[in-house]
Amino acid sequence: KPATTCQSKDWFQYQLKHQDKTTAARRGQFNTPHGAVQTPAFMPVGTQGTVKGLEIGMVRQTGAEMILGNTYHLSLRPGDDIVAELGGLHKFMGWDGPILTDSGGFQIFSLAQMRKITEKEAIFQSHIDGRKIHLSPERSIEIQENLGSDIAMVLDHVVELPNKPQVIREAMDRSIRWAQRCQAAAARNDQAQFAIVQGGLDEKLRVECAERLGALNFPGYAIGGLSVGEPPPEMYRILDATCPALPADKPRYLMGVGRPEDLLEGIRRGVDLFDCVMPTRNGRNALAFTDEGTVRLRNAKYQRDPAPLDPKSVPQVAGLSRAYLRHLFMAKEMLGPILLTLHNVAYYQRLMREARQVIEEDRFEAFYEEKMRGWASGG
Ligand code: PRF
Repeated sequence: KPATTCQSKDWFQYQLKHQDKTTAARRGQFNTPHGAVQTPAFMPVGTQGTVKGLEIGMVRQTGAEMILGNTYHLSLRPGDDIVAELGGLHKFMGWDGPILTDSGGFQIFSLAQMRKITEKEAIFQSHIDGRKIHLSPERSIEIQENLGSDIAMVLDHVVELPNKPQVIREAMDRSIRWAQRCQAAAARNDQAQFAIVQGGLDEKLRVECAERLGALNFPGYAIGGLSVGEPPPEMYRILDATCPALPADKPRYLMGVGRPEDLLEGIRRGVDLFDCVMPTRNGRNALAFTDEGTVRLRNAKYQRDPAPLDPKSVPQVAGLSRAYLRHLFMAKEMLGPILLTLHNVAYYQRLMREARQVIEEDRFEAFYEEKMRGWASGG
């Protein structure tokens, strides 16, 4: 098994460096065997052992400190045993920084066919070849150990929203029992493990879940089951209730979120960590993020536009016209998706760097207002 370099989990050590004076925004840091992570932080998504469209030097260039990998995808293909045989996910993909792996809980919900959840495990059909797969909390941890990630997520039970209160409550209770099984399964390994708060859009359930998981003393806590189609204000309402119920001395990770505005809404409520496919997926689809809002580069209005997409972009993009970037997409050239993915991931990382800076200076509120105004201006 690919071993990380420490023999206990003491290396994690979340440090709250500064609390913003007017919002709940936090500036912090935690450590991993592959380096420290400054928070608030955004993790680009590397589901299949690649941040889609970017070679690893570009990922590093964006300033990303930690990336996300997926239990579900990598266990189906190429197989966690093969990744382990080749030295673990870091070596396999050539990334020597921190990696967090998701547990598979969300992918069972969003990708798997014919799924059945029992107390023991989730049983489902692979979306790749229809094979029947059993994923228990213990197996999810075994897969994440084989991948050799620095931080593992517990296996959770995610349900569709809206849903019956009883279904949401049962999935939440099961998620807590599964979190305890994951914790027990990892008692002797050297991975830090984050628990996941569930409970739908019910504030009472969310607080109960946060407190019960909080008592189990995990190194970090995630908020799951959000950004699954509910209106953004509903998500913010749940964050308002959940963040204060979580331990203040542990990092908080909002899973699968989101747009730049969602990141700032999360940070101002005390979230420290995010991941989302948005910068990579939108980049591949010719949608760019800028301080003036999103730019759809396929739009005919850019056909003869000599202006740069964003003068503050990475060197590979800053000197290029919108007309050229549009041309790449219209001609279906692979450089278009590559450059726009690079731009978007770098844009998200710059946003996080700026957020960290302004929190240290107690200026988060003004920064938030300014960014929101810019994004709403629509270029
Ligand atoms: N659980 C897990 N992974 C996730 C989520 C979740 O609820 C979400 C929800 N937005 C994204 N990724 N395990």
